[in-house]
Amino acid sequence: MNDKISVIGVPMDLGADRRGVDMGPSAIRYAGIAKKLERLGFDLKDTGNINVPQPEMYVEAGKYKYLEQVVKANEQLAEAVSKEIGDGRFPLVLGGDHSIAIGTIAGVAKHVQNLGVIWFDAHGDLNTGETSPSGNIHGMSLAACLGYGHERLVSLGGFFPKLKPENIVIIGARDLDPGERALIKEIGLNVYTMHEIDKLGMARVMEEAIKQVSRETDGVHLSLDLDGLDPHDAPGVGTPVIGGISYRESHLALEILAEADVLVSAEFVEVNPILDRENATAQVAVELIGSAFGEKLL
Ligand code: 6HN
Ligand code: MN
Ligand code: MN
Ligand code: MN
Repeated sequence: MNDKISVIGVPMDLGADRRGVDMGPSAIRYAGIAKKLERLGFDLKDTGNINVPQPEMYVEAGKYKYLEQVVKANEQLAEAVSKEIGDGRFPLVLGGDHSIAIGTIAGVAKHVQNLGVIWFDAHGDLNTGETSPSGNIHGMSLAACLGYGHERLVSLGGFFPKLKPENIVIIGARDLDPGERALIKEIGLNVYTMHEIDKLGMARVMEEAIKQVSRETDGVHLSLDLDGLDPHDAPGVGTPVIGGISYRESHLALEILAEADVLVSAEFVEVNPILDRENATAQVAVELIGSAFGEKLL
């Protein structure tokens, strides 16, 4: 694993059309991400935050809310991520809503020919403007990386598609819209829903998932939406769905991922301090980051 990490904050809430998630990067910093990673021996650099405009500056509606602003911020993010990788560092992106995966993945995929992705989420984020129930771009980011949806999102960073379906797994899904289910079937995406996690256990799910995403790839990106966890353990998220991954299961998942030593980049998204209980969800994020970067209990 790369021992140099660069933190990039993205105070984005335009993709969720909900205030609060823009404070996620601050909350995760406040919860002690720097101390955690420095204790683990990493050379840590905080590059600050990407500039994201305030939603109050715009009147918004329609199929792709805040499209222009989401695209602009994601273009900056893609450049920042690409720069850190170019400098030999591991980009660790803090959200912000999940629309930022488009920029993160654009920046990483510029350097990594065949990128594998572990998408940890209660949702599929596989909508397009046509299938979205909300018009919120955070529910469309994985689709965009696969080449589906608005041209501005799909071609962000100047190339598309960024990902191939066979190099992706979704883990933790339990709230998929009809159009998302149809796309999953159409392209044969491998989804470990809560059903498979309950049946097989998280250890087996992770072993299979890692095998798949690292088989024919040159590196793996972790895109972790905190709403993949059960809202009991991670209450500070905008779109909570009961029946999720437990605190321990999520740690186990990331410990197994750390052992596999396949990650080239990671992002932790959707922490919403306004909806949280005493910064508990940001603290969970920091704990999970510890596990993903090799922290052990003994
Ligand atoms: N997220 N499927 C819903 C939508 O509006 O498209 C929820 C999306 C949530 C997105 O949590 O990253
Ligand atoms: Mn998500
Ligand atoms: Mn989600
Ligand atoms: Mn831990």
